[in-house]
Amino acid sequence: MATTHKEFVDFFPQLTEDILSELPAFGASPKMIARIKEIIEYNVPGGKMNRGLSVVDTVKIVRKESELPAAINEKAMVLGWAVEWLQAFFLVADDIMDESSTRRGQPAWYCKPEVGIVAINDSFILESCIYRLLKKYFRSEPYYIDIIELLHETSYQTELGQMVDVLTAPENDVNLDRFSIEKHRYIVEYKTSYYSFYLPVALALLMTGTPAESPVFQVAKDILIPLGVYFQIQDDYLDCYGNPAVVGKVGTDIEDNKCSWLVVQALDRVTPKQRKLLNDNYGRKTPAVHTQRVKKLYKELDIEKVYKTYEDRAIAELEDRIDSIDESLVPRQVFTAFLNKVAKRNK
Ligand code: DMA
Ligand code: MG
Ligand code: MG
Ligand code: MG
Repeated sequence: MATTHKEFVDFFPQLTEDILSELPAFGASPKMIARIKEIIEYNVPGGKMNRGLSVVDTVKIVRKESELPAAINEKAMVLGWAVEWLQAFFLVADDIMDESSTRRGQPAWYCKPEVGIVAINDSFILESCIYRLLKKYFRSEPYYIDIIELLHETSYQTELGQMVDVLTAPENDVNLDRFSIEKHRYIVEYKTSYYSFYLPVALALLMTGTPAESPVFQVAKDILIPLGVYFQIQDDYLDCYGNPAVVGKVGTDIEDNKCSWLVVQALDRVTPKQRKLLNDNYGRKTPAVHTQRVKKLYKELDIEKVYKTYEDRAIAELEDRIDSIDESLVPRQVFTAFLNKVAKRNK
């Protein structure tokens, strides 16, 4: 049932070519075109592609077809890549804001010597590509405006989440009182759940003819938002405990003073003395001994175990929620397929 990774990846050059071939009409020189090619090829492919592949998988499940008619398959892949393009746009900007040096096993785009701060504008270009592609492939569809509105709304939600994420983590201003489970929940729901989980399924539903006002969208949201929260808690966990060679990025949450799930859990369990240690060492970029002390405290508090317990409960709760779905509205498999892709991941 799962779309072959290969078919999806093989379709990507066609979309890149779609973007490049219309650039002369925008007055672009060969140098500009070559640069935009590099922006796209460096940043869009190379991830796990769970989000993009989920669009195609959901279309198959909803249509109850293990193989889609060619024209439908192509449209589903365009929407899948639109989600991957949106992700690239957010990640290029996220790495600048988080001062992260690696992404998907290579230097973050802004860290390349020939790039630097123009990466901000490059992220905008990646965003614009989405709407060029949608115009080309969906302009005459009755649901065109619905997918455009969905992408705009989802981008806004992600930007709100990113705003709170960054503002809750000011440099050189550690204040542990700023962190709470409620604050964490807002950040992860907005910065991650909507674009990573709700968006792929909602696009697939619109593409398969679900009217924008259908109650199915709320049913999907009620599962996919908590699923995305679990996914971002995994991301917070892997930031500290993941193997960078496997995850493809080196964690920066402790140094960056982030309202990570790990620090929120630690705060729930510290003695006043441990809280002081956390206060004196969290959110310090250098020297590295500060971060090491925070990690040692996490060990004392056995935060890894706290995470494992949370993870088992989160999966069980999501399975219960999925079981309670009315299958006459939407097949449960839409959600089990997505849950299976992320449960207990290590990258
Ligand atoms: C990422 O949050 C959210 C978006 C919208 C890119 P993050 O900074 O924890 O992500 P990562 O760990 O991949 O840098
Ligand atoms: Mg980041
Ligand atoms: Mg971030
Ligand atoms: Mg992270």
